[in-house]
Amino acid sequence: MYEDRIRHAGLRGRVVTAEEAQAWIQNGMTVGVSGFTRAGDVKAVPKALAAQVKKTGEVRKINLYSGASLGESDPILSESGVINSRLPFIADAVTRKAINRGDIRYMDQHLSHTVEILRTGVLGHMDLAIIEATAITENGGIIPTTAVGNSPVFVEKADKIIIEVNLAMPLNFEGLHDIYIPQDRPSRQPIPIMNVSDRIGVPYITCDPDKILGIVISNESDSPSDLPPADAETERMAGHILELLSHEVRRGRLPATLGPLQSGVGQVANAVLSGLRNGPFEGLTVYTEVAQDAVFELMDAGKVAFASANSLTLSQSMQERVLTQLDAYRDKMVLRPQELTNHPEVIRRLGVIAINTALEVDVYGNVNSTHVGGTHMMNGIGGSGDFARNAALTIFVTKSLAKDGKISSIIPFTPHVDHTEHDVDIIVTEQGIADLRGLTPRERSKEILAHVVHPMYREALADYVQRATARGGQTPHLLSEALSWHTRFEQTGDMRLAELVGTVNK
Ligand code: 0RQ
Repeated sequence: MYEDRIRHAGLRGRVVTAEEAQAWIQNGMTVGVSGFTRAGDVKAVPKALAAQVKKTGEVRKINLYSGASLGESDPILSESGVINSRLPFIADAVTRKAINRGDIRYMDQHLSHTVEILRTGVLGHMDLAIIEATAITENGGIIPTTAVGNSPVFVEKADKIIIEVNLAMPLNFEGLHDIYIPQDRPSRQPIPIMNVSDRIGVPYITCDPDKILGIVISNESDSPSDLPPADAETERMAGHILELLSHEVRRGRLPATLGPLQSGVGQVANAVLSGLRNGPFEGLTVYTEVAQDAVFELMDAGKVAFASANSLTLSQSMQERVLTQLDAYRDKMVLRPQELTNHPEVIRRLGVIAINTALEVDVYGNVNSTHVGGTHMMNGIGGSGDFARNAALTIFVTKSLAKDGKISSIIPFTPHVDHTEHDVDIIVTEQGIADLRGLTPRERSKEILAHVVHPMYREALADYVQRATARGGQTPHLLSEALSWHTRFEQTGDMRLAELVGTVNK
């Protein structure tokens, strides 16, 4: 049985059902799972755990660590009340609500940091790792599926391991992954990725077979991403970015092949990357954490020569296309642990161009990517900070308006800061581009006002800046009204009141 999937003969006797495996997850345990933005997540065991808890009403609370968000498992486990603590990234409405109610302890982490923090011992001990695999090699090595995430270090650190071998994942995933774990500090060596396509490790996760408690056979695709298609505004934003990149090449500040591209999650980032199909650039490379549909569209269009990623987070139709034609991408792609896709050393060495999405940006260039209204968690910072601080060119994109114009995404003062003004080079909205490089805060506010604010809010923001500047300072603010747009929205459901212009707290 499953000889091609479980090649270590001694492990074939350890096949169990998901219902049997869930019983190994005990109250109070810390459990590390595979999975990154819906890709490569364990599917059968979390569902069996939630079903069991629902059936018996027993209390089983676990600390759930992953690479990033999971597909169906996140909402199902959150709903069943199984999660005590969660890190480092989520993206579903059920978990988001539980976090904002205070029912789930959520640690929002830079995605390159999780395993480093785990290594220090601060997060305590990892009891169990549950990892999705395409197959298990003769020596017990785990061949991952559509994501690598934090699985290599979870497998190393956990006392015991459950493997879900997913028959829905084609066997020719073997060879696409490159698994490398940096040495422990202080004797860590440089990470030898000199080019996007460099392979520095082995194609499987090394695993001590004695730690494998059981193997569950599953047969289920990843939950597909459901990105809305590009709209007129995201297309305009893509156009602005093409213009910017062309300008940088003309000025000799970027090579004709640009730098390796990174783009974040969400519809805006995907649409913007997809827009490069219409650009003049050829021989592009990608050094990113999440490869969304756009990466494959660009490879198919012959624009991207090589992509290094950590996960394949794809729509249903793109999943079908890619998984049935994996061999066509074999020499154009590598999947790495997120510790490496997001590693500051490598990002800085390669000169990555990072494109991530902001919820809102203030008039001096500070970015909030995570907290709606400054207080309520949206998805988490993800890898955006890993890239923003270390990229050669850091671009944040956002539509200038949200919620039908009731919210301006460009505001006087950001009530929560994920990326400080020091990390942000360029802001792009459908209105245009603000190039903040080499500018002082006062100059930045002028650039932002002139190019990226929606006209509906421009006058009010200019008025704020002008009155703040009259009071002086390197980064002028009127502290008593800096957050007044947000409090106004909280009270009335709209930032856009007539008296906002020029009269607030005068
Ligand atoms: O609300 O869901 O109710 O419609 O936020 O906004 O415009 O659809 O944008 O899908 O690209 O997501 C920042 C969340 C953007 C994402 C974020 C509301 C808006 C809508 C979504 P609805 P859009 P996107 C790589 C890097 C952080 C992690 C990251 C994200 C919803 O890109 O999670 O970048 N980024 N990681 O209406 C209140 C505002 C708003 C607002 C938009 N100013 N105030 N609500 N919205 N602007 C990936 C990983 O690291 C894993």
